[in-house]
Amino acid sequence: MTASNPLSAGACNTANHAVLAWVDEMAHLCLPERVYWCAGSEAEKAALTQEAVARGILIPLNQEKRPGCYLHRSNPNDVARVEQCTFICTTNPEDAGPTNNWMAPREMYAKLRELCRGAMRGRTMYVVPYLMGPPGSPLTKVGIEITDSIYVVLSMRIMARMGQAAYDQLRDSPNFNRGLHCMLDVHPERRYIAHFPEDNAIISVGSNYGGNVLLGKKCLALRIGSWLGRKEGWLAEHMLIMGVESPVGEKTYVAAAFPSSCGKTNFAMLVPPPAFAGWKVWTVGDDIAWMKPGADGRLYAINPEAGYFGVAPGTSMKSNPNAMRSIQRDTIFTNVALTPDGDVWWEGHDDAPPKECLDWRGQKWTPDSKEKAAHPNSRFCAPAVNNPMLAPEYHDPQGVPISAIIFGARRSTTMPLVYQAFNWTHGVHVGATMGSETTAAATGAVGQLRLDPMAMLPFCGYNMGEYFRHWLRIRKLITHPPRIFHVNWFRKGDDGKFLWPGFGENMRVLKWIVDRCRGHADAEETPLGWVPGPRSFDLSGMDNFNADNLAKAQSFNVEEWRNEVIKSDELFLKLYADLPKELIFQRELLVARF
Ligand code: OXD
Ligand code: MN
Repeated sequence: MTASNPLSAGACNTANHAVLAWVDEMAHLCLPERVYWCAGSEAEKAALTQEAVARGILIPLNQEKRPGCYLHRSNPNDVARVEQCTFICTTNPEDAGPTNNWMAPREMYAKLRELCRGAMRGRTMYVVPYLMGPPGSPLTKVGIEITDSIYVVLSMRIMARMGQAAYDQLRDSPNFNRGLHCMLDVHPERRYIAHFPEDNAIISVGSNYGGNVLLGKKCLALRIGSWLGRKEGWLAEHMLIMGVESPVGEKTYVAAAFPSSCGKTNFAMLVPPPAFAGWKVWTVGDDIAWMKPGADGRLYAINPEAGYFGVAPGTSMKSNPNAMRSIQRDTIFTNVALTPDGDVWWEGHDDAPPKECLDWRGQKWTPDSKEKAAHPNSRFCAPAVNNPMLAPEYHDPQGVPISAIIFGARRSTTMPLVYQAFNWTHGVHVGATMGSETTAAATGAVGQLRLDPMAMLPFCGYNMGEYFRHWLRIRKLITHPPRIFHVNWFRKGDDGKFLWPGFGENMRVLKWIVDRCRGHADAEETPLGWVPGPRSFDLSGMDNFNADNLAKAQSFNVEEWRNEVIKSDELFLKLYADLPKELIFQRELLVARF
């Protein structure tokens, strides 16, 4: 857009022709009252926040208790990701594969252009330039999101490196992700989250929920990212990244994939229990890892994000003290409860339920109310730099060398606490056959077992069979492959109680994993893989948990595993045409081992 264009009211801060032309085209399509070019400054944040408050989009919290914190209430029909409205639009349907919704790009563009035509009349179109990744990293990508939601602008400012840095990295290249977001009337019937990987473009309409509209996150960093990763030789994964520091200062970096709302943020911010004095866990990222083979033959990871979009319910000083510290300031809360003193509350908070408060819809709530005070998928959106244990390497453009990859699921049965794959190919099979019980992060039933390969079922931007092949190919590009593990914190006994205490105690599992990577821990061979030997799993200082409890949490039940294989066959049959033969052989080997 040129400065003389009558649609443009904000100061344009780039001379990049491709950016100007695309913004101009979108402005002529959406017909906003004005175009605001975001610069990312503090003054701009203050002005936009003030406007959001004046329009009732943000509610200021108690600024003494929580400086810079605000509450947003979403439309009650718009509280989670909507997988049924999420599309991968490739010329050839096989490129999207059988696990994605597909529509031809031409058809989807036509449909969405119609919906977006004049959709910003009387509204402001914000142009949000952002970087996914540290400036100067070979993995970092530039995105520009056009949105008519001030809540999205303020949230993107937290979740990505927003502002001039993006134009500086882009210079005069046309190579950036084009993301258009129109709220429309926030109606489920007009809700589409459409990805056009062949054009590096995204159009999201009809929603204002984070996972659907903060386009740098799930849309660019995972769906488009995985497509680009296959093309360019790297991996875009739904993984946290942590640095585990031993008492002698040795750091080991671990990446871990868990489905949404299964404890990635808690694990990424783990505080070791007292028996692990001297150990530290540093957070590099809590949701997304981009990993690329390095010149030294190791796999290097960056966190492309700049903030945490975490699930609020269940977050407490007991479950995640570093998250509680991270949300003390400059945080946007969505759909949590508002207490009379202007603070936030949710189920599982340290504070007892307030005698009275406003629930996530803004209605009066008391402990006798039948409904939950906070929506089960209510969120906090907090800057990564608020985390007292943010790893200094988070800023490093080279990323961190990964020694272990963990696949984790929410499983009340079958899956032991921890086991190690025999090798990379076996590990790919372990990840590919991962199943987990569904959570409130996406709309639909909660608690249903579904296959979620590598926690990427909702996020893989191409054919899942090809994705597995890409994982196998990556092995050939690394000479020091990370060891691969599977964990499950959620197994229950016959009494319905969890068999493992979880939270900080997960440090014990982590230490075994780190020790295995460094050749310091023994293991026993089982049909599933390697499990901790009797001397190598540290139970010291645990209350009411001994070797017998561990044996229960680790037990292998052949009947349950038969069902597990039958369940994973469903996915393998669906993907059969594109399934790498290595995975079929791994299935055979597993069955033979029982
Ligand atoms: C998320 C999700 O918000 O996975 O991270 O849904
Ligand atoms: Mn996630």
